Amino acid sequence: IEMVDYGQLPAVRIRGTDGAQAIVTLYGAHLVSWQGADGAERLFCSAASKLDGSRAIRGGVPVIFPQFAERGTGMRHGFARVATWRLADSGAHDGAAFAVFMLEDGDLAPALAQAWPHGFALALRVEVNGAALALTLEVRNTGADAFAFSAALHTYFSVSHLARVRIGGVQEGELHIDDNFDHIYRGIDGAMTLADGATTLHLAQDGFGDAVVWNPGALDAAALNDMEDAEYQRFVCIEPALIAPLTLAAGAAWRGAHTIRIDA
Ligand code: TA6
Repeated sequence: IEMVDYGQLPAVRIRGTDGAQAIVTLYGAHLVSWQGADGAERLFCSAASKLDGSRAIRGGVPVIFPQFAERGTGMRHGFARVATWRLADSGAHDGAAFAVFMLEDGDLAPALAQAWPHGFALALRVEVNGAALALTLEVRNTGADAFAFSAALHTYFSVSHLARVRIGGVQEGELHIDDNFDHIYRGIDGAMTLADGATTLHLAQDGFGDAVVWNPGALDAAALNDMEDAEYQRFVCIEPALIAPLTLAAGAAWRGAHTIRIDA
């Protein structure tokens, strides 16, 4: 691994021996780029995104914690995506390369820590391995009292064009998005797929019981000041999520994983 700059943000580049690589900014432990060994970028990041730590990055994989959207008290989609994490570990094994990022209550700016006064430790592990990416989020309650949380890995996949995309593994069989779409699928079991032309991404989640599929469509995209108007056609968000807040007892831990494999 090596330290690089992503916009104005310090970031970690994780590189496997076969050339597969990922870039994660310390701001948000935000995965902003992932390429398998074939060198093709698989994640979308808006050309209009702020990359200076003034607001969450628009694209990649925002870590959503401890609340999803407006459900809960505090800030929309939580504070993990706007907090500065630490690189805690990195290494390589059998051709794979990984890094682990951590965020604890003591790392938070005072205003954030006061808004959510609980002892916690988050660990995000990012591993590249040939055609696969594995993300694991661990939430640990390090405080004396139970807390409840929601979480998601709000993944923005880069696509050739929204019109060409087919999403499989959801309740209705195969999903095709024309315009604005925002849906929570509860109790996702088994794998989802994202087909785009000749390429299919296989998405497997574990621990996260739900999945969210989102695209803003033309109107909502135009209203976002950190996204260019036509960019909604270049991505789809498929997000492993834990929507209904889960209560974690003092000392307990929860893990959620998302594994993505490119089948081209
Ligand atoms: O996960 C879908 C969603 O909650 C949508 O409702 C949409 O607004 C999106 O996330 C982006 O939220 P953001 O706060 O990043 O603008």
